[in-house]
Amino acid sequence: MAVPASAVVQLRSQPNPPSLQSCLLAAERASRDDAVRSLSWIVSAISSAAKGIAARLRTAGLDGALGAVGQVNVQGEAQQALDVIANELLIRELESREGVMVLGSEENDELMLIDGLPAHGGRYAVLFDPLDGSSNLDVGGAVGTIFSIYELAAGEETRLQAGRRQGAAGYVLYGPSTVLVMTLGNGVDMFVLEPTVGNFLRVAERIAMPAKGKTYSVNEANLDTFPAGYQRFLAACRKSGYGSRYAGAMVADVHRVLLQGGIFLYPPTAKAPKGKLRLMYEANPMSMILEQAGGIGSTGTGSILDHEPESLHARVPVILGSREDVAALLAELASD
Ligand code: P6P
Repeated sequence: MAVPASAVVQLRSQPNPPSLQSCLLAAERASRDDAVRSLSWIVSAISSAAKGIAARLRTAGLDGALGAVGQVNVQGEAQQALDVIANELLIRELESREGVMVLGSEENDELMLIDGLPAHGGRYAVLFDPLDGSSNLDVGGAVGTIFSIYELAAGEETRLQAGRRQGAAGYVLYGPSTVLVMTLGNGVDMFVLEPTVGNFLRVAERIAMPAKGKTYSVNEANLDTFPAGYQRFLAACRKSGYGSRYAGAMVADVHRVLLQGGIFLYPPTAKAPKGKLRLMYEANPMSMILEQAGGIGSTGTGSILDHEPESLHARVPVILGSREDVAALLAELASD
């Protein structure tokens, strides 16, 4: 059954689309909550870093910034030169913002404590994957930045919290265009970078993802080592005519699911029995986005957002998708 056109998020150009900055200011004016005021200031910092990252990505093939730096990060992954550049741009933008007390990055072993004690307003932790999918860089594939923002109570600076406590989350997809998707906890908005002026302009607001899709996104090379319930679910998808799409970059794959519906999976595998993707700066922010858009984020045994973090770089199995698709998979897993 074809997915009705109305079921896919319709993006349409509009005259004079509002900029990210004006939308953040409107959110501040609409909210009497100091937290929204500070969160928008932090999202603004991330958008500034994202413009710098996008610019470096555009010329990386020309100025020799591609390739690995010969180091391995805390994940045991070869660090790309642009991983380091993106990480430094984000840290520089964020550490200067009032209220930012803690930074956590995929590229840094430990949390970074910042003495950004606010004169007024809240205290915040920002966790991020600066350049998700960076192994795609040398072959011109899509990559992204993922971010997660928590408001901290005094003394909570070094305590990792479950994703349900996030105040804001989002990602930047560096593809044919540079797209920023974010939520402050009141719906999901999408912005596209207008490169000549350098503004992110809103192209969709309060995104509601389709209840069901027609594609699944998973690394099928690992199929034989997935738990049986995943294998049964994927066989049923193929039988009912689902397509398969896998970019090898979580941001690109989840963005497709947000707009078109369907399901993204990184199940437990023999090589990664707890899953490969990191809870704090990949699974949690993406789950907040999808839940705000009417989707579901699950570890297969519970909501991702309720999963208590064991460590900054803890990994979890990831199921992110449309309500009906995720429910069908969870039913299969429950019968294992
Ligand atoms: P695999 C990129 O390295 C990443 O962290 C995610 O962006 C992506 O979804 C996943 O790993 C890809 O992993 O094992 O399929 O190459």
